[in-house]
Amino acid sequence: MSTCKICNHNLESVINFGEMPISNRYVTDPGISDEYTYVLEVAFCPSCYMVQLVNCVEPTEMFNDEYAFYSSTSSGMEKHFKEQADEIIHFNDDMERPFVVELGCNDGIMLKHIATAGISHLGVEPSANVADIAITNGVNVAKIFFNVESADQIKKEYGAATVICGSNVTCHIEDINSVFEGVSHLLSDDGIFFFEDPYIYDIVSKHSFDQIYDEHIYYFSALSVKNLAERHGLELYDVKFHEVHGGEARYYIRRKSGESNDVTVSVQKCLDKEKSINLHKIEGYKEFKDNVDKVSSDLKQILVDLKAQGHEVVGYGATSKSTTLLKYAGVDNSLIKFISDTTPTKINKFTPGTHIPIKPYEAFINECPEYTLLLAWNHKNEILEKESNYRNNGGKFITFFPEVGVE
Ligand code: DWN
Repeated sequence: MSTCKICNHNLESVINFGEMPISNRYVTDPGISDEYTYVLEVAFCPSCYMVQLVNCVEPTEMFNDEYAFYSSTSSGMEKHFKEQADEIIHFNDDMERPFVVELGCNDGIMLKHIATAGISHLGVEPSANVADIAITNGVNVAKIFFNVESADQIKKEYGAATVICGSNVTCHIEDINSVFEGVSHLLSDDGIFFFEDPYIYDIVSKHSFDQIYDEHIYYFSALSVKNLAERHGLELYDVKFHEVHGGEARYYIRRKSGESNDVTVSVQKCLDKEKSINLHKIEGYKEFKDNVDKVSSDLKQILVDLKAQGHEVVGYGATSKSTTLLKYAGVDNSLIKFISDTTPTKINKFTPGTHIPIKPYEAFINECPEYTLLLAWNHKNEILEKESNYRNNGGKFITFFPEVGVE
């Protein structure tokens, strides 16, 4: 029986996806025989409500100097992080000694604006290749993992932080108790900690199971974050929702003041919304598996049918997410000719597990395929706008959440 990484209570299994490769480890040889795999299983803790992976891959296997994902590959994300930076700058207006710490700053997509504003800051980024880009962007970076020990080091060197934040990083850290303990230690008395990650409410409602992969260890809700914060003398006081990355929630946390257990109106609204679909009980996750299986089999079927009719299909965006989608649905290089991607480090490699060739964007333009599987579905608006000529000329995108369709 597996136990919760936060409170040690017995977990209840939600889905076991079977053997999976590391989502961001693109292979150079499609004939590779010793690809690293682990069992991807997601489970629910009925005590603290956290949805989590049962088995975790060693962090250094995932985050190292060959990390393949660069945040600054989408104009939508550039805009999102500029707005986030503006919010941080505004929050610091009244602070005597503003100091911003970002966990997992990647290539500096957000912190570069804080640096430009002349605010003291530190990006904590263990993946050296992306950290180096952030440094080139004028960002102050420590190439380390964030935990209670590094938080202590940062406080000794820079003082307390008025803002600690992390986007798409908190859910990546297995020892999350250590992160919250570190935050509690590093945060100034009037400071805030906020983080944003894929929202389990969206994942369950949209059936977007591709969010489940090695890097995403936790699938947060206000229910689980409230609990987690309270374990560390902190309180959740606000939640905001963003459409980026397929639907994310941003959780705002501060030091708990006084003994009262009252919750703010916005947090209560969010808890009620989550309880309305039973995310506080295993029952809330029962239909999820059936919905995931339906999307997977429908996706494979449409691709098999298109192939039988003589059509070629390519993919758009070699996302980390698609590693789970393609592998679980059984979609490989016999059904997808190639995937186009704009990230130089992925080009001319092959997708983990399914070994579909990754080609530069120009290959998509030159081949002008009849059908394109929109793997980077979370950037749909940006991509459909960019590819309006393709669609006007008869090109069709295959989408799959909440159900498989062609548009
Ligand atoms: O949490 C995480 C999220 C935030 O980012 C990480 N664990 C890893 C990563 O996940 P992902 O790889 O699923 O993220 P994206 O943003 O969905 O990846 C998009 C991919 O598509 C990139 O490889 C870039 C590519 N792309 C493209 O080729 N053309 C993206 C756009 C917008 C495009 O127009």
